[in-house]
Amino acid sequence: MPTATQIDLPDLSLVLLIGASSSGKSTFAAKHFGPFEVISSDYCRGLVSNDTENQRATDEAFDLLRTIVGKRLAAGLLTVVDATNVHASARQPLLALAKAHDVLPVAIVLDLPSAVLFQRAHDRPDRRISNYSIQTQYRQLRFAVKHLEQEGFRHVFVLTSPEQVESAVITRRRLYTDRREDHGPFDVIGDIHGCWDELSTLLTLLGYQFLHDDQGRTVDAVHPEGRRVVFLGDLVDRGPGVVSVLRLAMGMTAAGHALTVMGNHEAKLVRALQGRQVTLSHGLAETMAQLAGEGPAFTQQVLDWCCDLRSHYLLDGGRLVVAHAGLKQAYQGRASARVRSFALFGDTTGESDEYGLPIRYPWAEDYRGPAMVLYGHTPVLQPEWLNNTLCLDTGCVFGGALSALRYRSKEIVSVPARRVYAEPKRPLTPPYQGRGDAPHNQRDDDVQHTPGPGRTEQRAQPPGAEAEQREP
Ligand SMILES: [Mn+2]
Repeated sequence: MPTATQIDLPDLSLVLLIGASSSGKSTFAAKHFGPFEVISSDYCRGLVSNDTENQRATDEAFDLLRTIVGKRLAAGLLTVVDATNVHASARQPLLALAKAHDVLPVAIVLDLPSAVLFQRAHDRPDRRISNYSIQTQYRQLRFAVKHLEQEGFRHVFVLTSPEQVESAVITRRRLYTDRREDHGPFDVIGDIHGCWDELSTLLTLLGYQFLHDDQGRTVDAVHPEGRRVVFLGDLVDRGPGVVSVLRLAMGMTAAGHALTVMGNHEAKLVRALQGRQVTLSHGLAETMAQLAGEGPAFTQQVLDWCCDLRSHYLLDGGRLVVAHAGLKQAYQGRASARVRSFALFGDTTGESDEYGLPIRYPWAEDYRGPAMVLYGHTPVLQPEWLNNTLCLDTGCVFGGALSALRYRSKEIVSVPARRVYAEPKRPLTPPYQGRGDAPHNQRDDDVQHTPGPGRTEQRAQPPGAEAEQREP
C-alpha cells in the first residue's frame, strides 16, 4: 500500500485547488480546511445569482471571490480557493493577490484520469456539466501542471488517483521566520564585517564563555544564564577576521546558542561562491581571499550556512523583530521577494546621494508598529531609538564600535574598534535627534532597486530646526 501523500502547508498561504469539474475539490476542501477558509466559486455564483452553476454570473462571482480572498490575506489568514483554476488566466489574478499581500502561493492539483471524471459526472445527474467541458478542463490541467512553479507557486502538490486524494494528509507549519515561541533572552549584535577581535571582546563583556576545537579555534560561545546571541547580518567583508567570525557564528548557530539573519553582504557572498558574476567590491575580495586560505571544505560549509539564513525573525511573542536593514510593520512575518529585499537592503528611493550611495527611505520615521525592530546595515555614530526601532551598526570596521543590545533590558554594550579597517565612502551618520542630516541615506552595497518617489528633502533642515518648530 502506498504511503499517504504529505502536504506540508505554510500556515500563511493562499492555496489554489486545481482540478477539472468532478475531481472532488469541494469534498477535499471540506475534509481538510475550516468552513471560512474555503472560498468556492460555485458558492460565490450562488451569492450573486441564486444559482451555483450559473455560468453567466462568472465574472461577478470571481470579482466577489477575489474581494473576499484579499480581505482574508490582509488579515493574515490561510485561504483556499475552490475553483477549477485550470487556466492560467484564472490563476494569474490570485497569484497577484498573494504577491500583493506577501503571502506564499501554493497549488494542490487534483489530476485524476479523465475516465474517473466522466464516470463521476454521469453519477451526478444534478450537475449540468457536459463531457465536452470536462474534457476541455482536463486538457487545460494537463498543460498547466507542468508550468505551475514557473508561474510563481512556491509549493506544488499533485494528486493523481482517487486513492491518493483520499489518503492525503495536510499538516500546517509555521513560516521559518516565525519564532514567536522563542522568548530569549537575547544579546543582539550589529554588523561585524570580519572584526574578530572586537567580537570576541564584546562576547566576553556580555558574559559568554568560549569553547575551542582540538586545534584551539573558537567554535562556540555559551552564556551561563542561557542567553543567546542574535547576529544581525553582515558578518563578512572588509575586516581581517572573517573566517574566525564565521566559524564562531556557524558553531553557535548549530549549537542553538545564536540566531543569524542574512545581511546583504552574505547574499552577495552566496552569489560569488555559487560562481555567479559579481564585482569583488565593498570588501568581498578580502572575504574571498580569506576563505581561499581556509580551503574548499570550510568554504562549502560557509555557503551552505549562508544559503539557510532567513531574511528576518519574529521573536518573543511577536514583540521583537530582527532584520539586517529593518522591516516595516506590514512585512513582519510575511514572505515574498519584496519582504526579503526590504529586510536585506532596506527601502530605497532609487536616487543616489553626493557620495554615489543609494538614498534610503527613512522607514523608521514612519514606523508605528508594536514590535521592537532591531537592525543594522546603516552605520551610525551611536545607536539611537526611533519609534521603537534601533540601528545597532556602529561602524566597527570603519573605526567606530561593535555594539550589542541586551534584550529586554535595552542596555547597550559597545566595544570600540581597535583601528580603522576600511574607509567609509561617506562620514558615519551622526546621532539622529537635533541633526539636520538624514540618518538613513547611507548604504554600503551596490545593488540597484526600483525607483520610487523621492522624499528625502523632508529632513534637510539645519540643526535644531525641529526643536524650534515645536515651540509656539
Ligand atoms: Mn549591510
